[in-house]
Amino acid sequence: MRRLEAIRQLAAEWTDELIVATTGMISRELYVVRDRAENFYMCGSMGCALPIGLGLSLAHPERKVVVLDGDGAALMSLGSLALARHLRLPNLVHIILDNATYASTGDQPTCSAALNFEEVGFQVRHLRVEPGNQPDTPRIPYDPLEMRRRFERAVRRSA
Ligand SMILES: Cc1ncc(C[n+]2csc(CCOP(=O)(O)OP(=O)(O)O)c2C)c(N)n1
Ligand SMILES: [Mg+2]
Repeated sequence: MRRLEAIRQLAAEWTDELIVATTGMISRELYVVRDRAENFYMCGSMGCALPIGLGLSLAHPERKVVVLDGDGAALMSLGSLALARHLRLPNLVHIILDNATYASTGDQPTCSAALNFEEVGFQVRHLRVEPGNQPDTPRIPYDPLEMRRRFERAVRRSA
């Protein structure tokens, strides 16, 4: 399955979940498929979606939090996977879209086949997707501060 289609199917399931989407085309494809104030797009800092999701889940145990990650970003934040397993936060789900490449930067291979993400992290949904990016996917037009404020309002709104 293409990554865009996987994101489309996942996003169709969400109601009031807070989504933290990883850097790169995953965020951009989520923006195309279903932009909403409850989406936080992690601009630039690969590997930071899960640590942000962990903080959010700790601070807001009443909210469901979904981290939408890539395999490359998950590999970059392996310590956070271990922390997630240690904390076992019931309101956090960690989805990893595994295409075995750093697709956003040109499909350089990752070593995702070397480990079992579900055994390292906590409440991991490991989904295999095809490498490559959807052509002509626009950049997310929001100023990062503006997007963060929109997200913070959404976090407070239904708390
Ligand atoms: C710390 C850091 N290293 C590298 C990059 C460049 N970069 C942005 S997205 C990306 C690839 C992400 O790969 P993955 O998480 O597997 O997602 P995919 O694009 O394959 O869906 C890279 C290397 C970055 N933004 N930040
Ligand atoms: Mg990848």
